[in-house]
Amino acid sequence: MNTHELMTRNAEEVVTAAEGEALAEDPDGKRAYVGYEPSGVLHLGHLLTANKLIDLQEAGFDIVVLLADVHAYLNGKGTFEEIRETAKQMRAQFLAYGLDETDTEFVYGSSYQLEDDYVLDLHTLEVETTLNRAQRAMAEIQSDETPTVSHVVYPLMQALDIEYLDIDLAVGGLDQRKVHMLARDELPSLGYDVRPALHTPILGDLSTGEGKMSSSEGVTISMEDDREAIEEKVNDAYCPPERDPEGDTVNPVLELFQYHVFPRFDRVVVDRPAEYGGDLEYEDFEALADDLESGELHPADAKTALAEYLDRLIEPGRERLATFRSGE
Ligand code: IYR
Repeated sequence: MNTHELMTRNAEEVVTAAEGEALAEDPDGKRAYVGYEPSGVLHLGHLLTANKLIDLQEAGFDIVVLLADVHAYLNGKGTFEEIRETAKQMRAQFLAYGLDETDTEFVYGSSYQLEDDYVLDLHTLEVETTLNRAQRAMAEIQSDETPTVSHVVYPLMQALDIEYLDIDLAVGGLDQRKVHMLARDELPSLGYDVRPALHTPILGDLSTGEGKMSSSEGVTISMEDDREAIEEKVNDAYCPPERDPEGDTVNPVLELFQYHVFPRFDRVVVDRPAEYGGDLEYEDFEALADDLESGELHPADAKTALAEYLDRLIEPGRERLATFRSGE
């Protein structure tokens, strides 16, 4: 796979595609980042963008993970002390998941977002940006129903992060798209360059295949889950034989194979008793999806394999979490 393919595989879009192509020509020393509001336990939502960071790391980018403590505070996620503590746990879980420690820079938002220059630039952006635009940017990020002033400050800070962390490529789920567009439109008014953004898809809910998988509503798999819990959740997942079911639903089992399993394993083996045809082996997602669609691969066997591979991905982070909880 060439650099551009590695950079864009499983991504929904790069804004702009041409800027992305230019970056892929020479990624060495270029900085790509994702910001996360700290939460003590990583779940599949976090890990989707983490997979992209691992791809980018392999493609030669330097990786920056922003532990967005101030953003979490602005978004009503707890007291500042609580947020700082969970950020530490989050860092350990990311490393256990497979980000390379020597090549990944972890930055706390509060380490630079409270400094004079940043705050003054923030106020300039507040003057330049309409309330309406800032609120629209937050539509898919805001955690509380009622918007507060902090919710309109939030996206302006996220835009500034791109400049202050000296980022060449901003990465995030599609839910971050409007913030990145705001950044593209507004950073030049401060004399800063526009930088490209890469967006990963939002996966469908595990049990219904509708809407989006999230930890706040519905079911996700997190580093808190043991093997048994993972098996249970995957067993209950919606898995029609079709790759693309009718209407707005997706096949979440296939999505998990595509976005979580195949990017991290060279091949997937589905164990099957000899009487049912013996083991199946897949080197790419398409082959597995074709077999599910044709009936060669039974949904129950696909689920057993999915649970097994997700468990392997989660195990190291689960152990780190347990160490934290035992107070080490
Ligand atoms: N808005 C993100 C968190 C976040 C991301 C970036 I990239 C920042 O620079 C700051 C915050 C979220 O929804 O989790």
